[in-house]
Amino acid sequence: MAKVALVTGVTGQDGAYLADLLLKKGYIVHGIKRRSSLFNTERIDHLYQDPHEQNVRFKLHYGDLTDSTNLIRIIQETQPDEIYNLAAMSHVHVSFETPEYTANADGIGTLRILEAVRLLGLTQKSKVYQASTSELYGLVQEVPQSEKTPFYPRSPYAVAKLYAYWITVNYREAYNMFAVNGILFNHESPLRGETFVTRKITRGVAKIAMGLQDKIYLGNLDAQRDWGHAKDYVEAMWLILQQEKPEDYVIATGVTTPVRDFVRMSFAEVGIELEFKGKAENEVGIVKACNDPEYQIEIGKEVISVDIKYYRPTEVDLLIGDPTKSQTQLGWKPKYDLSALVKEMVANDVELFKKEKLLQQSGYYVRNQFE
Ligand code: NDP
Ligand code: GDR
Repeated sequence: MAKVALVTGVTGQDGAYLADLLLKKGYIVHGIKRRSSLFNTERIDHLYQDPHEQNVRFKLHYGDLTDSTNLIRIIQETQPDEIYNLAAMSHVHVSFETPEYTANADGIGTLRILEAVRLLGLTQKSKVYQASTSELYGLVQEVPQSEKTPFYPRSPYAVAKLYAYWITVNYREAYNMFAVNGILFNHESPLRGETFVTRKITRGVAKIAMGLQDKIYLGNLDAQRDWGHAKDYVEAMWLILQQEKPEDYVIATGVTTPVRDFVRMSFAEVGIELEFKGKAENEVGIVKACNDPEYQIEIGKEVISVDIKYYRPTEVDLLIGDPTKSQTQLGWKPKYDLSALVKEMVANDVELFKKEKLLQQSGYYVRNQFE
């Protein structure tokens, strides 16, 4: 019998990679998507199976983490062996603008899933994976951060995820459920949302190289993150649910990099060498050399400026994960390092904007996008 998985947040970056992985492993995959006034399934369109056909293994259900009746009904109908709770308002900066909604979806949403499993008598059948985050560590207490490092959340998002973390631990201990946290450090990919810093940079670099944009405005360039590839990280999620004992795991590369260096590495992919001048909010990035004849960009052009509107009221300065437990107990090892990740992301965005440039040159309207 094929195993049944339910993935919340299936239309997001991780949901798309995880659904793909689970389908390849032979699972029947149910995904929860939100109703939206525009199509929101772009990341999973390649996995689509016509529901009118026989033996469909990928099915979508409308739902929302703020609606417990909806979650109870979907879990009852699908009777999942594994639930991956990936749905969340996942943007740290936006959570300062929408703190109450974030608490509801990211914090109480997790409780709704766990409680649905309990109410339906599925505590010994349905394993629950909770998408916990390195944002829990927040204000630096120690580095590298491991499963034993104390938490100090620094945003409404992280505080909501702290509740979700502990309610998952509590349901495991109170009801003997297989309910676990993956404490994942930042992971990126060509499918990353456009307003997270890495994708904002790689898109900006591609557009600047193509002459479609002049400059990228960024916030804190000193922040340091432990960046991995989402494809590697969804493997870890699956491994965590295949263990005999339910335990929480840190998933990270163990290497940290400042945002400024991510910018440098991304520009280097299109042959542009940058130098940074000035400090903090007056810092700028200037083209020092352009070594790729395909891209005509003038030396001395200012392509990066800091705009303090992207600063957060409270920042997480430094994240470096200690992946020892996941490496030894799960046997997990990432295939991508940061340079391979940057290469793939920039190449993807260059392709994307080559198409956009062709459209523009043919007289078609190219839309602006809000950040
Ligand atoms: P994304 O923002 O790409 O995807 C989030 C998903 O959640 C989308 O499918 C979104 O739907 C859905 N969603 C948002 N709010 C609701 C809601 N109220 N009800 C139902 N669905 C909702 O995030 P990622 O894929 O990057 O991350 C997946 C999870 O992992 C998130 O919980 C995130 O907080 C967590 N995480 C991510 C890390 C990372 O570096 N990527 C690191 C650590 C944790 P829609 O498409 O309609 O917006
Ligand atoms: P993060 O990711 O907050 O770590 O959360 P993000 O890419 O948004 O920020 C990383 C760092 O870059 C700095 N930064 C900017 N960030 C954005 N978005 N835009 C900018 O212009 C900019 N300039 C500098 C930020 O201040 C920050 O320090 C991600 C999300 O996926 C969460 O859901 C997840 O839990 C954590 O990673 C682990």
